[in-house]
Amino acid sequence: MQANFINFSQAEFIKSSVKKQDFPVLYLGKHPYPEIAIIGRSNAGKSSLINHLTQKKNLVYVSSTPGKTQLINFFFIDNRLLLVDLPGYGFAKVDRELRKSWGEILANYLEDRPQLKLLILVLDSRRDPSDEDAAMIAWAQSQQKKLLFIFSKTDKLNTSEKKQSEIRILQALSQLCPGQSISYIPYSIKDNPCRLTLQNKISSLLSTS
Ligand SMILES: Nc1nc2c(ncn2[C@@H]2O[C@H](COP(=O)(O)OP(=O)(O)O)[C@@H](O)[C@H]2O)c(=O)[nH]1
Ligand SMILES: [Mg+2]
Repeated sequence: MQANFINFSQAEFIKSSVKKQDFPVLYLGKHPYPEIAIIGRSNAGKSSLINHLTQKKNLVYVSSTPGKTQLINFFFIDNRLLLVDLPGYGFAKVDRELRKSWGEILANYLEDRPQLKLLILVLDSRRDPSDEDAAMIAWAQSQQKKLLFIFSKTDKLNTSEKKQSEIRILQALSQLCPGQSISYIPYSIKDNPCRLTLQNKISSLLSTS
């Protein structure tokens, strides 16, 4: 087994919080544990991805009512790193106040988290990246955070649709990340080999930071 292999099935819920002073900071010696965060629009498949990656049925709540998760959930993975489930954005049906509080919760976390080493942005394979996705990408670039894109729910597409969607999304992303190499994984929670691809990708992105 590789030294940098991270066993994501070793996952422990730490806490949910919305306020900066409540966010957990776990130290490994003098330094906080590195952190990876999962972000994306509501219903993109973030919670499903976390459950699939950690091989837990209910580590996080998978919603049939989009727009419900408003908390930041922190998990401790394999005594190695923290995994952070961020609230989704962009669900049209929520009212303004709620949308505003989401933005604040997200900003509380994103603005001041030097241990955040990798942002995993989940994009539904069937949609184009939204303005909010573009804003997240711009933020990650401004903060020099690494990005890994997940093109989710590929089982909902046939082979040629999958290829088309990959080309379409990559084209949009290349405009948003000009001159940069784009790390991405087409993903389906119905396809177990995806999990290993994702584990390896995360391990390798973290080991080069
Ligand atoms: N077929 C299929 N459905 C998925 C996949 N990932 C997520 N979903 C479904 O998409 C919906 C939203 O997923 P959820 O994980 O709650 O999205 P979140 O709002 O981003 O956390 C749920 O009904 C999931 O079952 C996938 O890979 N394949
Ligand atoms: Mg969710």
